[in-house]
Amino acid sequence: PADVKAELLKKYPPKVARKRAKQIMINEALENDTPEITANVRSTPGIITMRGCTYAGCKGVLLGPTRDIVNLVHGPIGCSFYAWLTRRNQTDAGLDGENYINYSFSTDMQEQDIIFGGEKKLEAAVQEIYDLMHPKSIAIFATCPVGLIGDDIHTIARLMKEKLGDCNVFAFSCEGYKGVSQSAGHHIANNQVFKHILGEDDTPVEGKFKINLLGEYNIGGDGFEIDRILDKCGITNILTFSGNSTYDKYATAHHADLNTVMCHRSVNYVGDMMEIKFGIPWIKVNFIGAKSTAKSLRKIAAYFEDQGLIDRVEAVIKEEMPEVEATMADVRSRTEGKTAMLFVGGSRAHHYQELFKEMGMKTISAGYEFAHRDDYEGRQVIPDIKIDADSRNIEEIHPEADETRFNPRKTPEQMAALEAAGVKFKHYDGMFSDMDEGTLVIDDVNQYEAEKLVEIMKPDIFCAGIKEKFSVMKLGVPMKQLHSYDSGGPYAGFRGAINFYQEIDRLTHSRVWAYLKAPWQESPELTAAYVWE
Ligand code: CFM
Ligand code: HCA
Repeated sequence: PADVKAELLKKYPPKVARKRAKQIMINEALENDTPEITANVRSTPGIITMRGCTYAGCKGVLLGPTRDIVNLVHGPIGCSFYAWLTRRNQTDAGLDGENYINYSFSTDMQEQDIIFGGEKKLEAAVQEIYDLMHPKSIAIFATCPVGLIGDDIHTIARLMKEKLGDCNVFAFSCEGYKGVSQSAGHHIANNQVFKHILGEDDTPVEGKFKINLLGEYNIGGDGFEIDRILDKCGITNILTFSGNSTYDKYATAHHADLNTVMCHRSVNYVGDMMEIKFGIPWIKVNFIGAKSTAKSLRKIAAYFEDQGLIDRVEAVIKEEMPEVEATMADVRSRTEGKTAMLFVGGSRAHHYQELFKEMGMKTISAGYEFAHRDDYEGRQVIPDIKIDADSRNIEEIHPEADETRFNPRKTPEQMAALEAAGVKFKHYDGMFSDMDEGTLVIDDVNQYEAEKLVEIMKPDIFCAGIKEKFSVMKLGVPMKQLHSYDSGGPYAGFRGAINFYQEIDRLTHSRVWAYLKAPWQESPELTAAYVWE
């Protein structure tokens, strides 16, 4: 791995090499002393990063999956067009007809709006949407030029909310450049949803064991599979933030007695804020991998301290596992010992290692596009993370206990007892501790490094996004998209695990890669060489 690292850095000018050296780590399994990685810093101009922008993280990722809030993009049309239905977040449109996911709403700013201001146009767009569709809520998203010219989207939102009366209009200052990546957009989205919707509806929610599932986006139907399992266990999932969600689910989420956090990178902010405001504790869960799914269900059951639920969860695991194990054993006879590389946004590069482990495959290199140090090193390092100008740019909300709605779900003694029994609150491990010694962990990997890694280490499968897909396949290595799942999924839960094993088995054993060489690469005599007269 040291040689590979040196090879990756060799091409760079010294200053860039010094910076990248701190983002490329050779994993050392040191007890109680995790190495420090540089993360959540700006990408170097000129390098083809895999990252996206703050607007993408806010509008596309976090708010995109909510079906009955109209997402109105204030900006040039490209920001809407290129974010239109590109993230395979599924929704169950229900019978109320309130599903705006398949539409693209934009103010379509022109040059004159940039010069003279776009506020009037925004106001008119909100009115037009209201007149046409009467949605419960309209969310306004700022794109880069809006921040540059200074349109006051929050005032427009407030005025329009007052004017319309029965439509919650609120806005996000999620200009693309606002942070170093999508991650800033997550934080902005958490803040605004917390301030403008969460916990505003006190209508009681039925259910004995009520939870929210934060940080699950129903890509390829993952959320549907998780809900199937939770349902079977008798657990009521009020809000999935934000897969398959609706306005009302956010509004009633404060009735849950436990917040479970799946993608901690994107929603840990709201988990913390809800604990302070409403008294709901949060725990980390992971429904990627059959064993992780079982473990997460057991953790939820342990939290509720109810024997009936504990037994029910065990019964469900017992019922679901035989089919998973049969497929796992069959596939494993072929995939054992194969290698994988995973470079995905902020949590999948870690979560999916579980599924590969179940198939006997080894993750030899992994990294996040935009995670923070805690995602690599574990949540305990948060107090040591240096705040820089870019992170200071994002509002930090300091909520207080709600006067009427705050209700601590457990006493400090109960929390301590649960901690002692292994139900850790407000905690997640980093990627480092789950990876083998000597593996390469790379933050904000770029196009050049990805190709080099594949050339040198020849993994049996490479997982990343659409921008990486074809360059990797051209190197003759199978590629699986772990953002969109290509056209597949679900991969979460028990049935998802079965899907994933079978798909990776097919991908790593496809014979198509053998046909990838062009005829002249196999038979040099076919090369037409130019000869000077
Ligand atoms: Fe969380 Fe996500 Fe991810 Fe993410 Fe994303 Fe995504 Fe992702 Mo693409 S919220 S951090 S900003 S798990 S869109 S559903 S796949 S990069 S690893
Ligand atoms: C985003 C969305 C994305 C992109 C995926 C990809 C997604 O970051 O804006 O590059 O293939 O999951 O859709 O992460």
